[in-house]
Amino acid sequence: MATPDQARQEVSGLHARLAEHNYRYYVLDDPVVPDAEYDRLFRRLQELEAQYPELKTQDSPTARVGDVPLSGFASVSHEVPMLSLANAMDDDEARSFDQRLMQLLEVDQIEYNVEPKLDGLAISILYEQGKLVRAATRGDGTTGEDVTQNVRTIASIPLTLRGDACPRILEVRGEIFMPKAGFNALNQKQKEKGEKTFANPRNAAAGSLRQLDPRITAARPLDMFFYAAGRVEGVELAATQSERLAQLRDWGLKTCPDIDVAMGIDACIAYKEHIGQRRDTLPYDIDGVVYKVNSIELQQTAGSVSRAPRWAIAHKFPPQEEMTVVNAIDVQVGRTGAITPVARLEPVFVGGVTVTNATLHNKAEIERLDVRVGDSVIVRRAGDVIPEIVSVYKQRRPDNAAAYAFPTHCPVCDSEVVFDDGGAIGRCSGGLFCQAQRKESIKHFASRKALDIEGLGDRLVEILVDEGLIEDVGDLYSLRKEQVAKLERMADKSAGNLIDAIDASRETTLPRFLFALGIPQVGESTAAALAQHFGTLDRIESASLEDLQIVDDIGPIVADNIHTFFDQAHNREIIARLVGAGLNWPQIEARRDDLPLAGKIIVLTGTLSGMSRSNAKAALQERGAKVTGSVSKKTDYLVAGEKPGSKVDKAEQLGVTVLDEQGLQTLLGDE
Ligand code: 5U1
Repeated sequence: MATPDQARQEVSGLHARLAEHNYRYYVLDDPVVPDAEYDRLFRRLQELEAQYPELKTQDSPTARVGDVPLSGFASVSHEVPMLSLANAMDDDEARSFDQRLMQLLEVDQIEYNVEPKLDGLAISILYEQGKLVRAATRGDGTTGEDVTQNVRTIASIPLTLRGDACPRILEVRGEIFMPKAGFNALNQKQKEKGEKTFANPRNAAAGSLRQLDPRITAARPLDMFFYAAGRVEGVELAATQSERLAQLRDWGLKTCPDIDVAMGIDACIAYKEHIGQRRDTLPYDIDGVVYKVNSIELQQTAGSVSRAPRWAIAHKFPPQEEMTVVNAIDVQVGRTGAITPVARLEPVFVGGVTVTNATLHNKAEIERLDVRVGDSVIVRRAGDVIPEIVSVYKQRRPDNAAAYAFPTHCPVCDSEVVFDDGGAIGRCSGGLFCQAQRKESIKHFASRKALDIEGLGDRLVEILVDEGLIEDVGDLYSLRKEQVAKLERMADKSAGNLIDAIDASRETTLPRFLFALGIPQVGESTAAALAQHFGTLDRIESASLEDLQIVDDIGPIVADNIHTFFDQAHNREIIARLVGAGLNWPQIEARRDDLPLAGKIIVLTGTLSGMSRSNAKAALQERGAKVTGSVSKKTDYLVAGEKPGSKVDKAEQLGVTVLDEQGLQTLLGDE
């Protein structure tokens, strides 16, 4: 336990830090620490104030929440203060809350109204004679900011209440939030415009609502769920929270569809688990659930303590964002040479697991964040998504932290790093010369959808390459059992099994083999299309860029990747070794050269009156023709229907025969 002097000092430090965080969170909408860090500081202050009540001052952050409103918005006093909720960080704390309440209320079971806790902004809206007259943020609970103009722009908030039985005065509270889909679309748009993106839906909602120009708010996808009434005149409110929510709905106010009623704390915890499982698929962001005593009479008996009702609690999920320190920034080289920077982190428990690495995606992302070794950062891990850094807490940056210099040479093979046009993505130019790319390409070659070599997992590939037993996929088929058996954690039997699995993979299919080669952007379906179109590996290897583009779904970029791959001597050499080692596949059914339109390349354009374009395409293909999307020198015929567009001009320039519908029928042999 801290001595009184230590406690005094610590309390004063906590006041300053919490005041700063409150200002950033409530006033600037630009928090620099995750909620979990804020909650920890807040709880520590509460703990010290409980130990030393003389240290609890009127201006303590525990006595009020929030801070002064921005000068741009008028102040609004809440006649009925806007309360905040106490938190339960785990099931035990939730059970203690229930125990305390049962004692206080002298009952042996409590019925709760249970609600998702939205991660948005608390708002109070005043309706007079059924008309929306004012909307205010929560602010410090007694004084908020007037955001009426902006709130009026949110489509789901009624400007007039429904029905004849609505109250003369209704002050109603709830949460404004940005649905996840709207948030993703907004961030995408912001990126495209080169403007600042938002770290999460809550920040986006806050930033959108606190705009001095309501037209900006109007363009943002905001929504609101209502959950409580403040001041009410001219109507009797129902006797339970759940019935009150039904009343709000009757007046046209939107409530969360996932609210329920639970009898006793076990049912509340079961509800929390259930909502927790659905969390990733809910259309809105939540950070926990709220349990509220359902009976209003019991709520009144329980009453409130300074800032929170005794009859409600927020049962929080483990935080998805946490603060930690970047110990190093490394780069990983992928199969196609893409260089991905990775932040090595001081281990931190977030989203239910200990996280030690976070992806930094690419060079552009490092520059956007300006993340440096030594920085304190907010790391986010939501669901099964790879952890990522959301923002950097620059105030804590060590003086000597240098800007990160993206490597100009591959850290594995020292080949030059080349960048895409925008300079965002760096790629090692070493190809299969690069050991990292070789390892990744072997892992890919052995993977399930490629040659499916059982037992040849990622770790074993690393060992085989590190031990110098293989350099590339071509070496796999000359591996011997005795060599493998000598490796760490390999017994005679497992070595034998591996060699058998490698042997078995010699019998494959052409699509699998093509996919296994790891040609950039050639996935399973492109590999299958290539095999089907050309029939043999030889034909694919010698296909021109134009030949390749005839294949369905292969455009100029993928065609270029395929062409370049087969153009490189070391790739051809590896393929020759694989074939020499006995890799084989069944013959693909030969092209039907006897069909009337075999080998003909035809383009369709404009509207056909006699049949749909897809029927025409199918009919031509049945007769052996290739139907492609664009006119080139290789095109044999352009079939032009009504309103054909520019393809006719191009065909004429290139000397390609243009046919009308009559000509098509003749081609099909139907006339
Ligand atoms: N779902 C929900 N969130 N939330 C936040 N209900 C709820 N109730 C609150 C707050 C601050 O306050 C009540 C005490 C009205």
